Amino acid sequence: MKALLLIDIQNDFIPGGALAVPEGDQIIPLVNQLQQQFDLIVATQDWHPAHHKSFASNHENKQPFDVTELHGMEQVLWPDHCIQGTTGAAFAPQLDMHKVEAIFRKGMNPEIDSYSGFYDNGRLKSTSLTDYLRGKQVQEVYLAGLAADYCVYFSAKDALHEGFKVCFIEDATRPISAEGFEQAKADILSKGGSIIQSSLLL
Ligand code: VGL
Ligand code: ZN
Repeated sequence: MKALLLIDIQNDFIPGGALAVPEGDQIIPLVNQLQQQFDLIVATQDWHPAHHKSFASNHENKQPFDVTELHGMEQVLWPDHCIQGTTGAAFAPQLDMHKVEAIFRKGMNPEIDSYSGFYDNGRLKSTSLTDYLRGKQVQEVYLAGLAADYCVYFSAKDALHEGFKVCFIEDATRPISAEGFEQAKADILSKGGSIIQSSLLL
């Protein structure tokens, strides 16, 4: 069984949002089309409390995109985004949610960021996405969503770590940083994942 994971396709990550990914909205028609090729679709949702420590606003003398350390881990400080219950945290209205069977929220613990849909950044706590997918006999995970160099990348790495076959659908994602995405792709390939185009599925 193969599953399509829709990573963080939320208002704050598309143009007009608090942490907009350039052209992030442009993936949505393609993502909707891709859903027709899958019998299992799962979404993740970045879902932060307002006092989350990944926000620059919760540190003194820090600006968005500064890099700092949080509990021994490197942490990019972000603009406030995806605050629980806000419009920014809602799924993009153009995204077709009819076939999405489950939503895995992440980023609730204010002390640690959580890019991946599987674990927080320290792999201290699981979201149980692995158990959910294994329970549905999933062996292959296809990834789409935002941002290519953060949450999609970290989800792909964790999926490989959990033993799934991983296909990163390149044209169904957009990065925050183009250079960051090049490094992310090289890392996924080196760990045994595939980078594919949607045309392979459609
Ligand atoms: C994301 C930065 C902070 C993402 C989430 O969805 O890629 N990036 N929180
Ligand atoms: Zn976040």
